[in-house]
Amino acid sequence: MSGILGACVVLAGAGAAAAVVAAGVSDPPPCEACAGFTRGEALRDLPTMTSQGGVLDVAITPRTRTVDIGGRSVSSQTYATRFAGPTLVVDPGDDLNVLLRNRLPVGYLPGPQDLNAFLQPKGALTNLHVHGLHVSPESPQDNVFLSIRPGSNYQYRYELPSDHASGVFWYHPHRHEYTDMQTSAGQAGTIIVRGGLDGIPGIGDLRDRVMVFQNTLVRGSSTAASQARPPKHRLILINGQLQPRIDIRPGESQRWRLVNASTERFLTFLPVGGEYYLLARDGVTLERPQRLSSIFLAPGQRFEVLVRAGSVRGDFKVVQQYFAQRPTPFGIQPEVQVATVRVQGVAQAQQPVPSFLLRADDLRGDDVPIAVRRRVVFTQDPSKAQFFVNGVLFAHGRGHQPTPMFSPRVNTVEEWLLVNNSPEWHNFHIHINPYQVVARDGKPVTGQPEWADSIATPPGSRITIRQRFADFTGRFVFHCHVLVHEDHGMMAEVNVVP
Ligand SMILES: [Cu+2]
Repeated sequence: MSGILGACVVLAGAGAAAAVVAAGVSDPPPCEACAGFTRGEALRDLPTMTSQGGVLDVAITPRTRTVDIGGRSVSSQTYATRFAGPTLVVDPGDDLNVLLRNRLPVGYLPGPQDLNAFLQPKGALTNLHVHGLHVSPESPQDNVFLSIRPGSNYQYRYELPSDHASGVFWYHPHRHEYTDMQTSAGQAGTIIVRGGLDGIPGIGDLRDRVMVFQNTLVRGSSTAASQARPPKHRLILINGQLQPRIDIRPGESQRWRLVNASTERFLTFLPVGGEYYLLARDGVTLERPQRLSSIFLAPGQRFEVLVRAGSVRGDFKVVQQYFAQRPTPFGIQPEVQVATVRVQGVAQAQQPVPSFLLRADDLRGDDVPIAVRRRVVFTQDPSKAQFFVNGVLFAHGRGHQPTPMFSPRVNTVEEWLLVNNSPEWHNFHIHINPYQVVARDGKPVTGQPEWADSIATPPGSRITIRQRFADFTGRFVFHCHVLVHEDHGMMAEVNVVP
């Protein structure tokens, strides 16, 4: 890693702005994929839809639209007129009703594990997953085994428990074999469950910004599946914008909700323009804010971050760091600027960062009974684009019915060892319940509990998690959230039984 530390450029007309060029700072290489696009516009907030009287009714229609990507009109299969979908805001105990209207083109129907599937036009079968929400996995809630055909509708009715965690979640398609295509076309949006941090002075009153990171590939006047070309050809967008500018005043604190809705990016940034404190990970609030020396978001992850700007005015580049997803040229994600933090305007007195947030559950105690211990081993055969869980390829459709790999009992705690026996980074996401990371490579995690629902599993790693299969019986899945891996088999079913 070559240590790009957010080069600072002095603003013309920024008054007394000091020239700050830290030693060793250099610019990232020019973004080849960005040529011909407008960059650097102020970050726009996404539209929000908020529940009224305990209910939020929305209709989501994936179809071909012309959207603006960096000043260019591009044809893609999105949920809305912006590349990212609207932000849905609900409270614990609410009913979230989503009418999904599949108006995607019929397109190409790939066969199971078809190598060419991701090179073909997008469309056809879809469904919806509410990533991270603690709701029933059965219809009409978070059942990802459904296939909603082109031209047909499906009415989801999610019932959030009254004690549902507050935080950041998201929605995206989850029909096996189509997920990567549809998500890289823009089908993703944020869900915010209110409460929790909102009531804490020094956080709830801050400027609150949702930033949805997505990746896509633009070929001519339309998007293509991001896997069709190597990472350096793909764009990293925030709220559908290319390298947007995020304004903050010297000394000001803001609350940023970072959503990694990309299909495959392990986002890795250095904090620039101030101090960054982690408040929540994957919809679970930390007990105490944690100062970040770097930001690392696996695909599917969400961070809530308190950003406290420094006193130095200027433009600070947010740079996606070099990342080797796998040891081949196709796996290299080069350094690229993804945003600018502009510190400008009237200085504010810095506010203290709260010292305590919310009490977190902790499954590390000796008094926590572990019902079952299991192993989950990720392997792959890149020559066939096949990705396995415990040696098994997930298959769904065309006569293949998934069968449960594991059948935990409801409301019990299990310990799983996640083993990555492959040369490539994967990550581990499970539906319905978050989990606690209790050890990495046999070393216990100390300090405050580390909860997540989509953590990275580096090549060769062994990560121990504990999870409670709380409240809901039924069938759902766990999988790698590098979506092309999931679509090519790296997924398995669990069936929670009474
Ligand atoms: Cu993977």
